[in-house]
Amino acid sequence: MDVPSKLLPAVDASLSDARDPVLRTREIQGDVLVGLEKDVENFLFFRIADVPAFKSALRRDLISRVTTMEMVQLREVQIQAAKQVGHHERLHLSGLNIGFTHRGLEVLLGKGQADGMDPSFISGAAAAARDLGDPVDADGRPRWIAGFAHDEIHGVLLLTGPFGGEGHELDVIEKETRAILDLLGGSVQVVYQEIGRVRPQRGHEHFGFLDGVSQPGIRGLTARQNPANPDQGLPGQDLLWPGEFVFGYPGQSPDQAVEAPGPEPEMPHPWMCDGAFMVFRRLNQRVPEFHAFLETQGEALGLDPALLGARMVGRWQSGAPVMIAPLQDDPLVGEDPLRNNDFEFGGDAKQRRCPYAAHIRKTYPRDDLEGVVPNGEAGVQTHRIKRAGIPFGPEVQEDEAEDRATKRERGLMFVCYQTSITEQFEFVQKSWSNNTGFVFGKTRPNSTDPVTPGHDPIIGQTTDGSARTMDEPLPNYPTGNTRSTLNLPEPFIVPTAAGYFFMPSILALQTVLS
Ligand code: N7H
Repeated sequence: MDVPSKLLPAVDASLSDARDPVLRTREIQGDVLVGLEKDVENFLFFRIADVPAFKSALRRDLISRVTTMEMVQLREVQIQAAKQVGHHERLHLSGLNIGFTHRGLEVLLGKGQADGMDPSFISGAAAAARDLGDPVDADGRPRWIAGFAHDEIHGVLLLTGPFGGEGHELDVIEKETRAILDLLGGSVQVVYQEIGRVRPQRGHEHFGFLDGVSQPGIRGLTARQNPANPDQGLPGQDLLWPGEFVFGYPGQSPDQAVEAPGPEPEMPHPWMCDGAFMVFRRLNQRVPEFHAFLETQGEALGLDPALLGARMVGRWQSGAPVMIAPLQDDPLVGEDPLRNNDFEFGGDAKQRRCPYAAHIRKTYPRDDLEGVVPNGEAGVQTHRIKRAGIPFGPEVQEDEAEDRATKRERGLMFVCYQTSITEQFEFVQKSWSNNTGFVFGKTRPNSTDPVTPGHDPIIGQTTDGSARTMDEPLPNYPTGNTRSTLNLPEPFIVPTAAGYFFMPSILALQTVLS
């Protein structure tokens, strides 16, 4: 997300912490912790057809083109400097990152040489589909684009740009893709490729909500901008140990305070150092159906459709959190990084401001488990993800809006980084978003009856075809006591492809992998 720089205070150097680890920014790929600058992004999924030829092309031509975290950070400085002297055009900043599936690693390293890694990574995305609630056939195969459903993929190339100027990004990215494929010669077969692109409403995903607002802060990377709390980046953004997202650094500890360094995540192979797991999910969004639902259900419940949408997500389309703006949007809060993330959920014990099942409360419950389980917030911080997705597909066309029906595929190329797919992405999807009982330990006003919050109405899925519901779409803010249930007869998001990748360090690419 572009943060309006006028809204950010100068960073106070006295807020640094001597314990912060020094990140090896020349080793870590650029998309992992910071994120490649993206107006467009081509996701190129490939199979390695000729191993020696692939390795030699990788060594000779590709590794030097991989965009590191250091390069992304330098570019950010460049962008700020250009803005300060009045250049507001998009700079040409093409990016390249590369990752491998477990099968891909075995092709490069030899059978058994990538054993002991995260079990979900080893078994792959297709094997997890049924458990995550993705639509599957009778034989358990996900109903995805063929190459993904049949686990044919060995690796992914992420090609990104702004390419300077507007309007010709697609031509340039196609040209850059051809150039990379030329370098790889016949050593790979493309299984699938697709270009994601920011929407004309910049920063907003297809349902219309501002995305990329809340990301975990990372010690050693994120500047401390909250004088009131030296363990936060922006106000409300807790700083986490980088081992949650990249191997070779301390991570979080579920048993100690959030601020305390935990153990480094287990790394069965030294070449995993400075690498990270990437989860890719191609999620179709049924946009006209989503908006039609907000209107009809809003009317049925006597709720403004925008408020119903905000209660389902936990934020208004502007990005303003319902915890801060419970009844009416506040776009000034939405666009202000000093305020749009500065909240917790614990004080909202009766979901008057934000439903327990709202997308952002399910996927990052903040302090919601304090007092419910021992060390509740520290535990939550061991299940965070660093998101880096981009929308795909065209804007909703007139015929679709008129008929309130999707006729062209669109959605989100969801990407997130972590050091445990099992404990981070899959945990969030399965144990939180899909789990009707989560967040647990809550009661209703004037009652000790436990609440079943229901599904995350955005991404929650069922594994048995049962109906989805969300508790309390009606805000009882400030003091009401009306019971309501939102029935969610059809999904608004349909997974159509997925893959689990390992994004190695530059050193691993230069040595064992090539
Ligand atoms: Fe979600 N949406 O537009 O409704 N997401 N998400 N997400 N999401 C977030 O804080 C959305 C998906 C998370 O730190 C916002 O950036 C859509 C998956 C997490 O407070 C919005 C799709 C998973 C957060 C959306 C989708 C997550 C988050 C608020 C699919 C993981 C941060 C803006 C098409 C399993 C929570 C923001 C926090 C925020 C939407 C997918 C997780 C608007 C449309 C698959 C951790």
